[in-house]
Amino acid sequence: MDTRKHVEVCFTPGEYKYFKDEYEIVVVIDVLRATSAICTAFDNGVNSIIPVASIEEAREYQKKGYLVGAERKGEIVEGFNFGNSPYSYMKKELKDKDIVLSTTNGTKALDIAKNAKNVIVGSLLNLEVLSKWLAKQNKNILCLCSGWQDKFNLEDTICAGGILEYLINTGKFTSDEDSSIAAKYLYLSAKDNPLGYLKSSSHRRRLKKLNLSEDLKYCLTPNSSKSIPVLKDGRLIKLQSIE
Ligand code: 3SL
Repeated sequence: MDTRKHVEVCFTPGEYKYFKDEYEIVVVIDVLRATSAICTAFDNGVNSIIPVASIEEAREYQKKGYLVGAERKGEIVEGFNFGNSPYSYMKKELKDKDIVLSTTNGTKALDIAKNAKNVIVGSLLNLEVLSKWLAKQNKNILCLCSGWQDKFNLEDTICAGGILEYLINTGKFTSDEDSSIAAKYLYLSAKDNPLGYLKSSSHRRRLKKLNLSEDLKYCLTPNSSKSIPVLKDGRLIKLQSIE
């Protein structure tokens, strides 16, 4: 009997409904930039992050006195404390704080996945620690790419492919879907130089136009983070820190 667990890749939140019931762990990925910002926040001592899908919910939290990050189409939404740049989450003022975050696609994907048994945050920044941790879980795993407004994107797919490639190589996992095979091959093509590989990708161009080249470089440089954020009762907290 084949005792291997499944790992698959879902390209967009819109396709999640075709996958959702079979997986005990859903890894939500938004490399540019929501899940990279979330990993960075935990690396820098943020206590918890409440992800919210809408600006209205974000405003409600702001009224209650929370520090709130809000981004739409790459820009900080007027009236909020910060947006989605990982550099905003390195600030000392955020240490030990419970903060709120709403972004175009990343927090939407977290919202869609919130009823899964376990929801984990993945990015290129925590690719290595996360893949190692997932390999020990003996559970079926779905990598959910946030995409861009429900369309496929390269950066999330590459990250999902990296997780899948690691897990398959342990011999303890298998995959069936063509999306997973495609993600793996894209990862193998991109892994030596993700920033260069994504040069003409749509979101890299979008962020470059907004003068966010430093964010791009940071988010597309793998394995600087040791944090594995996990969703518990509507809040992201840090699962562990691996030195
Ligand atoms: O879509 C999102 O959630 C954001 O990460 C997009 S952006 O990188 O802030 O433009």
